[in-house]
Amino acid sequence: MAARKAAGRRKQTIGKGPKRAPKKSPGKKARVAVLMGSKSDWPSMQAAVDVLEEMGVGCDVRVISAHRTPARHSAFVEAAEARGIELFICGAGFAAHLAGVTAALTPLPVLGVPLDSSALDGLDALLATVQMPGGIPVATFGIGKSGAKNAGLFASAMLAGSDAKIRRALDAYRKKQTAAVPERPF
Ligand code: RP5
Repeated sequence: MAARKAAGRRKQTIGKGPKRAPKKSPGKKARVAVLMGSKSDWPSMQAAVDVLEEMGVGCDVRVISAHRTPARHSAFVEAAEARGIELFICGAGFAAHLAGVTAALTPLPVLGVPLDSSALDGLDALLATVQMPGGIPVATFGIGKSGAKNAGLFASAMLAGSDAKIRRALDAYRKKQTAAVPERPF
């Protein structure tokens, strides 16, 4: 009985771990492109995709590296606007150029998420992402998973101005978050 319960519990957690693939959002047109420099960035960048899915925002999720797949990068970014993409979220670690180079290739807004994959725990990626020379802006978020989550929320807020459904979802998210904070710590 106990073994069956444990197996049931294990089954419930399958698909909820950091390697879970995003839902396909069938019929939902991608409005946000979520790019990451490596497959190894997915456990952090999943936080952005989870939020976008919760807000009902369609997204296109890709592994694209400014350093290792430059041709894939420029081809994707240059075709994105015509395909309906309205903004980019880019996560990368080390000498993180993904957000900056994406911003160089498109006038669409680019939200950068520095990731903590290097020996410097993301401080390198933070500086590389945030220190853009004047003229090519990248809106930079905090390091790692919380930065990715906030980038997803920020992207949703940007789209909510002209989309009442997303606005309602954001309001509900805030309400739920507030209700989940206990008044006392014990
Ligand atoms: C960066 O290098 C990626 O964004 C990733 O954070 C980091 C390590 O990549 P892998 O060596 O794990 O592919 O470009």
